[in-house]
Amino acid sequence: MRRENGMFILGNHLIPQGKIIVMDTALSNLQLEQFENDGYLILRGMVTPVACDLMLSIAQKHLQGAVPPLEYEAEVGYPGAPASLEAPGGRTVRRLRGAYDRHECFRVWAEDRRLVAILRQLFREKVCLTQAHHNCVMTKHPNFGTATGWHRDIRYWSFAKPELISVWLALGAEDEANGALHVIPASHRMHIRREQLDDLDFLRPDVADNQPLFAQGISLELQKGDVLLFHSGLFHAAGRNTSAQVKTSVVFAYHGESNHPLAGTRSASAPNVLLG
Ligand SMILES: O=C(O)CCC(=O)C(=O)O
Repeated sequence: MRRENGMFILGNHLIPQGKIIVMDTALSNLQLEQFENDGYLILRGMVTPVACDLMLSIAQKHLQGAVPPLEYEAEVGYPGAPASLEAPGGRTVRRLRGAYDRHECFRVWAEDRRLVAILRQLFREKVCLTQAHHNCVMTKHPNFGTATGWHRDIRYWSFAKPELISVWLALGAEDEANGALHVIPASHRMHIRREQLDDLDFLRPDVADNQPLFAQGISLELQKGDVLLFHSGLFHAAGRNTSAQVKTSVVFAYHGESNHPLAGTRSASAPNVLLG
């Protein structure tokens, strides 16, 4: 975000400085330990309501205009999803993809210098944004938005080391009613046997050894502007949206500069952005 003549410039929008809290944050040792031990960390109120509202308004416009690239619930195909794009609810959007190139307001957030500094502390090296994964506005719609089973983001990602961080920004309140994320603390370091997972690498609900894991799951309530950082090995899940409003979050994924995507994989299919 740039500053000029007493105004912040966020994309093409001028925002009076007084409305934005500029925090020069660094994680405390306790926060670093929490992330290391639990595999996630919540930074409350990191993004101002003004910036969230701007991102939300752009996301809503792009949803209304079905601005590509989009991913539909019907394509994700989770249980309860519309059977095809032509079925009732078939055009329910799951993700506005390509957020980094979609609008400057998302790019400004992805490159936020406070966020990059925090990620640099966690990676202990320079930080890259991957455009191949997440890089989206994640939506969860009432009615046709589906639940997501327990999974690790790393399952389909191919990097030299399985050490990436997903950054989830809530553009509005996220709670049990609208499908908040659930996590299993410390599961990023747990060894999981192949038989505990189904063909899509979700934890199988019918396996006895998974029951103690499910019992450790907690729901993470977020408010507008809260940022959740979570390790790519952390098991997480989310419910359906039983509220009347679409839940909207911006999600990017990052890795350390030395942690390269493996050649020929989907992870190497889009350029990284070195952020410093
Ligand atoms: O909102 C959800 O259903 C969870 C999304 C998620 O965890 C993912 O896409 O990796």
